[in-house]
Amino acid sequence: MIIRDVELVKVARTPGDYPPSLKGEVAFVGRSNVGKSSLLNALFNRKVAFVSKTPGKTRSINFYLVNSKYYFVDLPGYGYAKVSKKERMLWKRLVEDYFKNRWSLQMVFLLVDGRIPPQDSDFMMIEWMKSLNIPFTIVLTKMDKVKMSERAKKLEEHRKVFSRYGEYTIIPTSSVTGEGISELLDLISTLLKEN
Ligand SMILES: Nc1nc2c(ncn2[C@@H]2O[C@H](COP(=O)(O)OP(=O)(O)O)[C@@H](O)[C@H]2O)c(=O)[nH]1
Ligand SMILES: [Mg+2]
Repeated sequence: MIIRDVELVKVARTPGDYPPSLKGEVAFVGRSNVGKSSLLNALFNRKVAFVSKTPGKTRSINFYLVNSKYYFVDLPGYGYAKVSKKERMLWKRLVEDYFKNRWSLQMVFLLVDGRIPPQDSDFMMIEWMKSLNIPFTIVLTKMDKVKMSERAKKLEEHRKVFSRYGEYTIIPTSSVTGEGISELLDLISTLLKEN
């Protein structure tokens, strides 16, 4: 898939406030600071998503219109400790509505930090998506930070942990080296049936 143009067309802060569905849609979710904005920028090959040093408080669903045809959707991050109960509730309400009502959603890419074992919040996310029948693919981020000597072991550990939930594709990526970016785009392309 060649991304010719990208435009942030909608920032949804309340449930249901989405743009009309298009031909295809994929979404990205993960713990805050997992590298979601960086990955989106790597996929888009330009800086459209905001990358932060400190975990942000993005409480919106951002719709990126790609090639005037598809949506790449940036879901708000989870799992950041310094977030109030009320904020968590708002996050859940927003994402839940999107998962339950967005019929055009084809795949969620669940971003997990490739350097460390998955966290409880990641497992909760997986269980939640499974219970809602949301198809998802696991994307390991920040793989450039994993030593070559530990790489195979780390990948095997992740594969083992996630196999408890079913057979899922796991794609190791790095926004720094560009690892996995073209594979991810190919997969998205297949999903969206674009050649
Ligand atoms: N080494 C490395 N750092 C990364 C990578 N992706 C993101 N980061 C860093 O991780 C931090 C959070 O990134 P960001 O994309 O804002 O994460 P988000 O909160 O999930 O959107 C920033 O300091 C990034 O520079 C990566 O692939 N490799
Ligand atoms: Mg971000």
